[in-house]
Amino acid sequence: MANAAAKREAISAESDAFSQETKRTKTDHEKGQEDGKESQCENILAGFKTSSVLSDSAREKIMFIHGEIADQDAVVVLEKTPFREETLTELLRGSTLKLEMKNDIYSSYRLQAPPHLNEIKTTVVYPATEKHVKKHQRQESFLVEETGEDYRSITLPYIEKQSLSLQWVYNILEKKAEAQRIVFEDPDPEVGFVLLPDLKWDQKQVDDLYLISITHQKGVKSLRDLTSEHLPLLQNILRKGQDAILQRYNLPASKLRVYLHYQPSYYHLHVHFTKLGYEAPGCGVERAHLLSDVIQNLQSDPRFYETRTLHFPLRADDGLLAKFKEAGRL
Ligand code: DD3
Repeated sequence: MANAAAKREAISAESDAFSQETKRTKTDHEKGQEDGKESQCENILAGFKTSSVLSDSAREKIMFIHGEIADQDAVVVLEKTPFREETLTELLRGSTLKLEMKNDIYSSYRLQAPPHLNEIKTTVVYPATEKHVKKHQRQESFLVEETGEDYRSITLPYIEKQSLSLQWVYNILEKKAEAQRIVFEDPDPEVGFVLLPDLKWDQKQVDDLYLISITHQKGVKSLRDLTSEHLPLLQNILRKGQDAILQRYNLPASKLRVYLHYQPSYYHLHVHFTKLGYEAPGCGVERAHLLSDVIQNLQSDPRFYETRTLHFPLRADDGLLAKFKEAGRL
C-alpha cells in the first residue's frame, strides 16, 4: 500500500498530541505509562487458574476464558492482532523459519517471530461478575420486537433494577483513567463529549479503527431517551468526532461508520466510530443505528425513539429476554 508512510505518521502523531495534555495530578500508574509508554507490569495472569473456555473463534483468532485470580472470578480475552505493513521487513528478516513441507513450487513453514512482533492483545476483567462471565459465553440469540410501551413496562424497569456500574465511564469523563488516551474532548456539559479508542482497539493499525465518544451529559441512557432536544448534542458528536478522526488518523468521514447500539452494553449515551470495511462486533443491522439516520429521524419526529417499535437481539441467557417471555411478547 502506498499510503503506509501516511498511516505510520497518523498513528505516531498521536503521541505528540498526548504531550499537550493539561497539567493535573497523576497516579504512579499513569506516570509509568507515559514515561515508558510500553511500561512493564506485574503479571497478574501468572496465578490465573482456568475454569473454562467461554467461547473462541479460529477465524477471528480470539478466545474468551473464565478463570480465577486469587480466588476471585476473572475473564481474560486473548486475541491475535493484524499484521502491520511497517513491521514486515523486520518480521521477515528477523525470524526463524521451520520447514513444514515442500512440494514442487509449494512450501509451508512455521515462522518464529521476534517476541516484540508476536504480541497478543489481552483484556482482563477482574474481579468479574457473573454478568461478565455470561456476556462472553457463546449463546444463541433471539430477535425481540420492542414497542414504546414494551420499553416503559418491560425494558426500563429491568435496566433500572440492574443498576450496572458506570464507574469506568465516569473515570474517563473525570480523567481518572485513560486520560492520556483521549483523542478529542469538547468539555461543554450539555453538548460535550470525550472521544477515545475503544478497549477493543490496540491502535496499532487504522484498519480496525474503533473509537467511542462518551457524552458529558449524564442520565441519557440510550437511543430510547433521545428526543429533538438532543439534536445539538448528536450533531456536535458527529461533526467534531469526524473532524478529530480526520486530523488524527487521516480518515475522512466517508470511511467511517458512526452509530449507536440498541440495546447498548452500558446505559450512558455513547457513539461508536469504526472504520468502514472493518466488521466490528455489533455493527450489523439488528443492533447498529447510524447516527446520521438517528439525527434525521429526530428532525422529522421529535419523539421518534420514544414511540417507534425497535428490534434488537438478546442472548438466550439474558434476563431481559426472560422478561419479554413472561410478558408474552415472545
Ligand atoms: C466492557 C463495555 C465495557 C468487559 C469488557 C468491556 N472502552 C469498557 C472499561 C474501560 C471500555 C471501553 C465491559 C470497559 Cl472487555 C466488560 O468497555 C473501557 N475503556 N469499551 C474504553 N476505552
